[in-house]
Amino acid sequence: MADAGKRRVCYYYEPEIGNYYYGQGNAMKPHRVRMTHSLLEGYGLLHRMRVLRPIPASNRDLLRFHSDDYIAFLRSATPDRHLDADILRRFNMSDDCPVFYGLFDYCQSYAGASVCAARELNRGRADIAINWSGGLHHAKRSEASGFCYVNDIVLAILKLLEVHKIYGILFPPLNSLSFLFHSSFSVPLKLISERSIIPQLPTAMIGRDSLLLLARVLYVDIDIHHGDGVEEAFYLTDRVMTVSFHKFGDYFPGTGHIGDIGYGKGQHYAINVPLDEGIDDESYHYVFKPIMEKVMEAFRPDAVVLQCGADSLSGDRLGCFNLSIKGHSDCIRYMRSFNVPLLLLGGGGYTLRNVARCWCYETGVALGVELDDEMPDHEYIGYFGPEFTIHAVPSNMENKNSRRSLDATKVKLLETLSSLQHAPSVQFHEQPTSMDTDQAISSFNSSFLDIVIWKFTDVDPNKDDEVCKEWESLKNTTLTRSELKFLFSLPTVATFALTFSGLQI
Ligand code: V1D
Ligand code: CA
Repeated sequence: MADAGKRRVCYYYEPEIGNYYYGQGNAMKPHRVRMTHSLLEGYGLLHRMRVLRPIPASNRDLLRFHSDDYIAFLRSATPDRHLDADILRRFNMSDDCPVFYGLFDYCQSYAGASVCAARELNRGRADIAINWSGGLHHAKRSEASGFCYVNDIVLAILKLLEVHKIYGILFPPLNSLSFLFHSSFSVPLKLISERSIIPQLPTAMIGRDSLLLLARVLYVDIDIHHGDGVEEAFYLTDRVMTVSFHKFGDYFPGTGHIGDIGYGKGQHYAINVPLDEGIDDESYHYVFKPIMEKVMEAFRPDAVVLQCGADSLSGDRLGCFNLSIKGHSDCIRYMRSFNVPLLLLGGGGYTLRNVARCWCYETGVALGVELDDEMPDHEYIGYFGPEFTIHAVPSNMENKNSRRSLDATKVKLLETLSSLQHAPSVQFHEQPTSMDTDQAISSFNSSFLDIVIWKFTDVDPNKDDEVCKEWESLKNTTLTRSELKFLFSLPTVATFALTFSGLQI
């Protein structure tokens, strides 16, 4: 399955990233990203890919997921300004997530890199995009958590979801209808959480002679911790499947039970693989490969986001798994072999020399280049003694994952994935069919649709024309089903895009 063929890789690196400092005693060190970069330079890998400096995430980027008040707080917080204890508590700013100098610039930098990387994949300019400073999977809509402040992964996935495919033309021959939308809330949000839910996003919209398919994105998380922030954000949708492999049981953040599978339309689109300490390469891939093979077959994503947290490596300061760099990077090799646009992100990783080894080696895997074990001289060579090799030997710690428990986990998850494969919505992806407008509209599950028409391409608003005026008047309105029906029944329809509930995707 694994293939070493070449891929076009772009790599985002902000030279300032290594200067951000969470403070004394905090395990998260952005310096590890600079160490990785220096090692990449030593191995000559920077010449084999496009090295790009990220554009910092804008307010608009950040507000696609995060709340106004939380972003305003992050923007204004500095360690030397008095900060109200209640506000700090409200946004979960704590020892794990302190207010440090340059905090907001740091957030903009790592989030901007992930958004830029996703955009580059959307434009088809790269097969693989990399941001080792990203992957901060615990951040919630209005809350920091586990060293994570803004969730660059959710923002990148939202960017990847902007891609859509249109099958057929609704009103030929002059005009085509293209639109993006998501429906308004239909599930009681309190059941899940009040904080970080992105509304349900439908998969397809069917018109008389057309089918519009919206992109599906797969998120895979091999950090030792559960990818809770990303899972929660997409818990209600079938457009994003989240798969997290993690230590479960008396371990941060405490979520990620195998029975947590998504809700509503999102049911079966969240997958949790709970593991115990000491897992080695062989045991890990005993579950990783069959599960991911089935996920790829059942979900058929248009893009894959892989969070490569390096705290699942043997000897990590906070972790308790026993993966070698080879074992960890085989996850990247395996996901790469499917030849689907791939976004590689960092994440946890607290034994700095191993983080740099791992992400450098994995950049080589992305490029299809095997690295010499002997490490080249570079700025931080002193960290890598006495071996000065790219690989590190795993420990002889006990593997608490019995074959029996791994089998039980694997069988349960594969069964769920098989049922997904036979579900109507998935067949629907396979076989575009036609429906009449009535059926299409009644397939919306909300009683009214809060539609904002934000783009016209075929309508000139300055033209003194009845149809144009009609279109202009529709801007920023809330349409009922029957009004939507009317819209669809117009003999000529301009190309336009719709947003629902204010979220443009
Ligand atoms: F080891 C530490 C040293 C100093 C300060 C904190 C820690 C530490 C270890 N483990 N913090 C943790 C976890 N926090 C708690 C807190 C106690 N509770 C009230 C919360 O157990 C946080 C672990 C975060 C892991 C982050 C991550 O690796 O998943 C990550 N991924 O992307 C970026 C980071
Ligand atoms: Ca994980």
